[in-house]
Amino acid sequence: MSVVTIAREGEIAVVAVNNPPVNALGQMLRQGLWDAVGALDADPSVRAVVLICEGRTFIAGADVTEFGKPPVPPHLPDLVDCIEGAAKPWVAAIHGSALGGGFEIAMGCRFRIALDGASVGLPEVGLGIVPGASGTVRTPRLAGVEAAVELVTSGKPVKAAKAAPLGLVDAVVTGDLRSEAISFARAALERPLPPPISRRPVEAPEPGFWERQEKAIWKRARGEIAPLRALACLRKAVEADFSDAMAFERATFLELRSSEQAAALRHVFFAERAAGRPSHLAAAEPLPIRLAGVVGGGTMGAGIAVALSDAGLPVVLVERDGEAVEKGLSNIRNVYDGAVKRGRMTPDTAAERLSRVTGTTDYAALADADLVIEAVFEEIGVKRAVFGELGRICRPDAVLATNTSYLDPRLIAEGLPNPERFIGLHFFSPANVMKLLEIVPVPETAPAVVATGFALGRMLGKIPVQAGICEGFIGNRILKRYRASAEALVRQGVAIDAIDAAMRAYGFAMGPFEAQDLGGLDIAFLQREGARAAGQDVAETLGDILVRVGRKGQKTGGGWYDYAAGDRTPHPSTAVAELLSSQINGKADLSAKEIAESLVGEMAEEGAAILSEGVARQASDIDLVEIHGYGFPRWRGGPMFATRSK
Ligand code: T1G
Ligand code: NAD
Repeated sequence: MSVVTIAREGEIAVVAVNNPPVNALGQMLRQGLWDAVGALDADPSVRAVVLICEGRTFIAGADVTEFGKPPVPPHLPDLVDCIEGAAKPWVAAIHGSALGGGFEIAMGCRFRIALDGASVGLPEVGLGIVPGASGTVRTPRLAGVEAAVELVTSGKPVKAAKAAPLGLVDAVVTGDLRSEAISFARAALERPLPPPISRRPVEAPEPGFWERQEKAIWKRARGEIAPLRALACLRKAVEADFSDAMAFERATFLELRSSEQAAALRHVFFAERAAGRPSHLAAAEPLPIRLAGVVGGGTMGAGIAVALSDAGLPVVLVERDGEAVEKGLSNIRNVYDGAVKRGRMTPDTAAERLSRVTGTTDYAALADADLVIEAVFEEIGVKRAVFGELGRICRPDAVLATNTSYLDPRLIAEGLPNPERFIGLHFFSPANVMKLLEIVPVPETAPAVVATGFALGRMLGKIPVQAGICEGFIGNRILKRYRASAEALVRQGVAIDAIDAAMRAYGFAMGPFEAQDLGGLDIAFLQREGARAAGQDVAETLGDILVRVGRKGQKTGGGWYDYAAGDRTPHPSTAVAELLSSQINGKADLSAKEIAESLVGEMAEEGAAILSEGVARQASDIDLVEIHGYGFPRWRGGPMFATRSK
């Protein structure tokens, strides 16, 4: 099957690309397009060309699977030049996403038209590289420097409706894209053609522009190098001529393509895509989810209800009493009000999504639910009582899930009729924002129910990862090890703020101690106290010492750090130093790099234990948990990838 076919509509040739799943620019496709230019240039009856793609999207970029292999001609920059230099004008007809090399190809065309709802973008920085086929050189010539800097250094695609006023596309159409493109091409032939983008001037930005951008991007990147290198390419595109700028971009692209960060980001790219469709469930058919229920409308229940409603599902929220129902609904309303206030949602959309959620104290309202997620207090008795109700009320084929963080799901499900429908679905706070979803089957859970958990993950736009049963599953177990290891460094005499600074320098938004102060030291303390009360021998932690004197974090004005009233800035605390002085024996002098590598090493060691116990199915799942649930820097690839033997 040829990936490129040519059809004729009179004087217009239609070049159709068909290279599933996303029309990536593998060698065959590059060759097919190259040959098409030659053939159509040689045909005098052709006056213009429409480039269109079959399947779900326009060209989604270079074929990332070819990155590790030696490059084979025709090379993408040459192909873009070839299309731009064609004797007949080409019109790119865009649907789905024109991304990376796909948008560069479109910029080789004389015109770009997009179906309403399509998007264009240069997401290469998300793969640790820069555009490698003129994205940083042609985009400023097409849409101006500011739009180009935003598009390239953020990597975020732009919807057609916004792309048109930016000049990234020439028209936004609805209806049949192919016929719209042919009409557009015919009309264009009646007017003088605009110059090829490579020959268009680029206006220099006002003084100080580059320095301001560099400062902002450096702050945002937190150690990721591609966005800053992309900015350097864009600057070259403005300050040098086209061919010098192209050479600079290409050299940067080739250098970054073989970088550690690019390897890490490719690892995450493919791990994320594999996560949603685990091979061990290929034969299991997910159950339909049309109506969902949530029991408990607190921090997690409200967030889960929002995530379900955002995905279009009607939701029944069950709470203990009328007052708690109102509180639960107002928790949900607050989320939507916040989204409207931040301009992330229109009031109509917010109202519509809120209207999908009904609150009640009556469990009978769950009688026809396909899925019910429990998010009540983290107490075994309370949870078992809830599942006692659900077992009585819900359909025998309804999926019943618990959002427990630490309790053993087997104990929660004990005695539940039809236990094959029970599963752990562990969301992360805020549940409507955090992308991670740990899926925790019990021995009785049916494969179709596990598959339903993964399908729900895809429906909610989450990264679903299957975890086995142990205390804290994958994420909280590694978090426990990470925190204990950080405390061990404190006991060796390493300063609390030095540890946090080291982890921020490594790429985390926050170090372990700052993060605990934000979330509250008492959550883990209560969990340890619960274990001690149950007779387990749990050692006293430094955190426990602080909580016992009322230092629970920002909410009490002090935890590992001191905080001024109304201010979240952490200040090293002499009170803490005194409180913990007897626990510290040593004056370890570690560099930031040594601190970070030691803590990441501890995480990876716990990850290795989790893998060997079968609690995680593959190392990349652990990386996804850490990146999407615990703020591990994506461009490091996760603890398992970052510590892999090279
Ligand atoms: N190369 C190879 N395979 C790709 C691919 C790509 N660019 N994009 C997607 N796939 C595979 C993916 O692994 C999955 O495979 C299947 O397609 C469906 O993907 C010089 C060098 C287009 C928005 O960064 O953002 O161009 O798991 O599940 O949700 O400047 O895919 O089924 O076996 O994601 O509908 C720049 C990456 C490349 C875009 C569709 N392009 N792709 O989303 O499907 S660098 C990108 C996406 C570049 C030039 C440089 C999304 C999508 P499998 P999917 P989707
Ligand atoms: P929360 O205290 O904010 O909310 C719990 C809600 O459950 C309350 O509104 C309460 O009224 C309701 N409730 C209690 N008993 C009930 C009953 N019998 N029927 C109906 N509603 C009842 O707690 P949370 O932080 O939302 O945690 C809920 C669950 O999610 C816990 O198991 C917790 O471990 C887990 N979890 C919490 C987080 C987090 O960061 N907070 C993250 C992941 C998982």
